[in-house]
Amino acid sequence: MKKLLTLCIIHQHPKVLLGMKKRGFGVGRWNGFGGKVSPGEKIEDAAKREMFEEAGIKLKNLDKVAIIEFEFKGNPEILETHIFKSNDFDGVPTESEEMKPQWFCIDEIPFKEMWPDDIYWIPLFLKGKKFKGKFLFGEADAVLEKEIIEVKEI
Ligand code: 6OG
Repeated sequence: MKKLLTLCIIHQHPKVLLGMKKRGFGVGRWNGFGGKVSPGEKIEDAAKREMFEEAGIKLKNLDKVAIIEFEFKGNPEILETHIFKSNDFDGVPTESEEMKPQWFCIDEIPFKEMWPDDIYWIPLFLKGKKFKGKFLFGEADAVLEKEIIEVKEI
């Protein structure tokens, strides 16, 4: 069973905007902003909606840079996550019930407090690459298998 998710990171070189997840799946970790695509909703629209709900900002541009499938051993659900990059928005990043936004310099990204897959693909993201990936997680969210391939078009 596949579940469609979005994840958006704002990259205004040399900084990225991340948010501390305050509740639910991934609580206590820094991540981009995003969530589930609603039935009938365009994936890009979901990315914009989630960004507004979680950080109070309206994206002025949006580029799909990757699709990563996350799987947890023993769970048939596949989280097909569409990853977006943006470098322009309206508004001021504002804390919500779900996320506390914060800018990070790209050489100070807090990988130890992020999902363990991030360290494998964020460097590609920062270099402007497009890619497809798959991660299998085991006990304590350890990465058991990983695959990332660069692609020309997503
Ligand atoms: P809600 O279910 O709270 O949205 N997400 C992941 N992000 C990374 N970097 N690694 C993972 O490995 C992830 N699994 C899910 C997608 C969850 C948000 O978290 C992202 C969504 O933006 C397992 O609505």
